[in-house]
Amino acid sequence: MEKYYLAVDIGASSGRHMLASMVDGRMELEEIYRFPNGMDNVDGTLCWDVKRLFAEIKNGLKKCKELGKIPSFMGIDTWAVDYVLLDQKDRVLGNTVGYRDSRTGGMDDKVYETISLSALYARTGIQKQIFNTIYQLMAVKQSHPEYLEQARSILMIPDYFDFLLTGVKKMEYTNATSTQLVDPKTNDWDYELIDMLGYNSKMFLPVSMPGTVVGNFTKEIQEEVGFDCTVVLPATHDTGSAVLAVPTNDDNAIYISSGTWSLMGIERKEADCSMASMQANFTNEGGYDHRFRFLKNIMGLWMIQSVKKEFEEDLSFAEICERASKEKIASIVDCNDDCFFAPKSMIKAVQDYCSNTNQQVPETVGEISAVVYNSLAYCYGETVKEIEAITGNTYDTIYVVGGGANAGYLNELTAKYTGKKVSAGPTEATAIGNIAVQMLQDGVFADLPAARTCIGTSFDIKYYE
Ligand code: LFR
Repeated sequence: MEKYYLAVDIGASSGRHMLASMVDGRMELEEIYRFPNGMDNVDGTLCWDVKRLFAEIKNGLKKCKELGKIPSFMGIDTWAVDYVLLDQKDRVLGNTVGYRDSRTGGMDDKVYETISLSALYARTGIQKQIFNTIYQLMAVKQSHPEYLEQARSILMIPDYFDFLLTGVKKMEYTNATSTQLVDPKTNDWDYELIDMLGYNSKMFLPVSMPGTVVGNFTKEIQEEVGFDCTVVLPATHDTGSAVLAVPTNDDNAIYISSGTWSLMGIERKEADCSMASMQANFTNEGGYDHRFRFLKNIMGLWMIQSVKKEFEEDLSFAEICERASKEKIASIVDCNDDCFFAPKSMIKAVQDYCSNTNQQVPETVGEISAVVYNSLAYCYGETVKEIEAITGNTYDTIYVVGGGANAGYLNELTAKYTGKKVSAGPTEATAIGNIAVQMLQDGVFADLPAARTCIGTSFDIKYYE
């Protein structure tokens, strides 16, 4: 009988259940359930609907039962930085606020009253993003200090879902590093920093590495979904899972995990907490096997997802690429400008940026999309130069993984602006990386290089010069 492994991969715009098995030495993957996601405006605050998401997780599990494909193991990954606080009865304190909410405005300065930006980087290696958990917790401390006092545990979003499935609380390492409260030398909480900021150190559980078994389904969950399963921690930060699935064992590889965000960087054995890295805005996120993701957040497909929603015509991404590819407009925007983070209208934000910088203002669907795609690829080109300057290495190939690897037009532009070869795929990198860790803990692969070799031969990969 085939043995199944299930990845539940929830991104900012959608979630999916992917079932995997090994067939003749190749990993086979099947999407069995998909559901939408997004932040809801709840009385003026952008929130995740964690209740609905958990119901969707269970719907996908029921689908496994219906299909008669019962996973032996499963793992959940999501975006990073967001969390819930639980009181002593394990009730969620307050709303589950999403990272694009404006509550973190000014919270950087509040944090710097205690510790400077550079001292913070030197001890955590994490790049400043105003949405990092460290700033979100400062917002809670200002507006609801009682939540911090009442909290008995803080769980990142995937850890919370694991808890609902198993009754066991874990704090997974790759996602924990996104809080900006972990020490990259010890890979444990920086308790001194937590105390300095007055964040109730008692709520921080010990850090668990990806590959750790969380537990089995509770009786209630077993009754509801119709089977039992062992829940394992993958790299619960989606980017951590996606980078695991980069299909090469070349240490000198640049990757882009391309989804709502474009995460572009390299893998390193040690965190680089130097001021040069800080100034270039590179982060050192914790990864599987103690490999650090030295990368940069680039605004990514969020920009194209956002303009797509505003277009009058209901177009597919392929159609949008097709139209963009016919345009000659040369305007370029700085994708990492704050104005693109959560604008009321992305179209207007792009147009205003062009007009303020005396460039041609895009008007049509094709022009607007061309500006976004060209600007993203331009930013990739600049980022390659920064990586080469910081590391002193040169790289010949960019490995694009994730949903954005489907955008052939963007891959061509990436090759053009970076001057490098582009390898595109697998598109389901996040789910594949999630499953790879389940299989590693189950002994299917001896180590990460073996898993990456298998991934490289199991999935469709396209090349662009
Ligand atoms: C990508 C991602 C990025 C993180 C951002 C916010 O989905 O996880 O790695 O910086 O979302 O959590």
